[in-house]
Amino acid sequence: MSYMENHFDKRLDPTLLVPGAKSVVSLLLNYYPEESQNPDSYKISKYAYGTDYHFVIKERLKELLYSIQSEIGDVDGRVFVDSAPVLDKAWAARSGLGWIGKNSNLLTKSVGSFYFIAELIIDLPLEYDHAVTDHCGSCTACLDACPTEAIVAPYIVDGSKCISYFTIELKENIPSGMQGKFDDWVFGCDICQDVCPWNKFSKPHSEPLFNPKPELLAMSKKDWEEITEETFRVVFKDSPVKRTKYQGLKRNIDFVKPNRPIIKASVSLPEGSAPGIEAGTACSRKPGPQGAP
Ligand code: B12
Ligand code: SF4
Ligand code: SF4
Repeated sequence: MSYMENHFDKRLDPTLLVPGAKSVVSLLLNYYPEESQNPDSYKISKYAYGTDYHFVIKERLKELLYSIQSEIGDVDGRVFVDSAPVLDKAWAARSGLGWIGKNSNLLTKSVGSFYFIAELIIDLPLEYDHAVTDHCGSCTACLDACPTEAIVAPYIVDGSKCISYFTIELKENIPSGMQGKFDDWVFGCDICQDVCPWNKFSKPHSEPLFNPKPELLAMSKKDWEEITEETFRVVFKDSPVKRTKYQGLKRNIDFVKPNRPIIKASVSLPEGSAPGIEAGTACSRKPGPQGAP
């Protein structure tokens, strides 16, 4: 994931992104869907059910910046969503929007973690919010459930072991050592969030653009296995799934689909032995050192 090694200075110092920056306004947008996929389906992450969030959020943030400028006057700023030079989770945690959980996602007591994070970096001083406390306690549900052991220690995810990385970012073949571990996930993975007790409090989003196409919800495993490039283009038009491209999605489906050859037994077994929109602000100083909150 070498793309994360770039922009290191900018990640720590927002004034390199917005000269004279005084404040980071962190914002969350809920993407928890009301509907679910067909139970007999390969799975895609809930964040990818609808229109690509980058487009949806960027437009909203630009509107927010314009309204601040028209209310207050000469305010300079830039909007960021999922942009490599900005530490989304660290700023949101510092703004008091939630704490960073043992699964390394930003988490809130009231609405869980199925939220995107975005920022507005502006040269306007504001009254700053403060970090909230960690409520993971002795829970280890996410560590216990991760099928690839990517959560190597509480709060530390080894991205190179994560299903999300393999199914979305990896351009090469998925390592054979991962065979049988993906639990039918073919684009992203929500396991460490689905098992999180705080996500019982997730509420459905109200963004129509995040609603899934009925064709997507109806797809069975067979439909996924037989998907054509044409269907891919229609079902995933403007979707985050386009990131992996048709060939990438096919690779992921081929990797998870049961492919057991039928072996004819040549010996007979003895009888009986058959195998069984909230917002917070933070002062634009660099985030604190790494460590469990
Ligand atoms: C690279 C990346 C990945 C990689 C690696 C993830 C990893 N955990 O290492 C892969 C592809 C695997 C991935 C997967 C996922 N990702 Co991702 N990912 C990113 C991205 C682009 C950069 C994260 C990163 O590595 N930054 C660099 C490191 C150095 O920073 P960091 O992770 O924030 O960690 C620092 C701080 O958190 C700080 N810190 C730690 N604890 C604390 C506490 C306090 C109080 C403070 C102040 C600081 C602090 O120290 C750390 C080191 O400096 C961000 C977007 C962004 N720009 O931040 C999205 C982002 C983290 N991903 C997101 C999502 C949704 C996911 C998935 C759930 C998607 C999916 N369903 O498949 C999974 C979840 C996997 C998991 N359990 O983490 C969301 C998370 C939203 C949330 N509620 O937290 C983000 C923020 C995108 C967004 N804008 O919404 N992701
Ligand atoms: S997203 Fe899936 S593979 Fe990645 S850390 Fe969470 S449970 Fe593990
Ligand atoms: S599953 Fe438990 S340990 Fe993991 S993030 Fe949620 S509360 Fe924290």
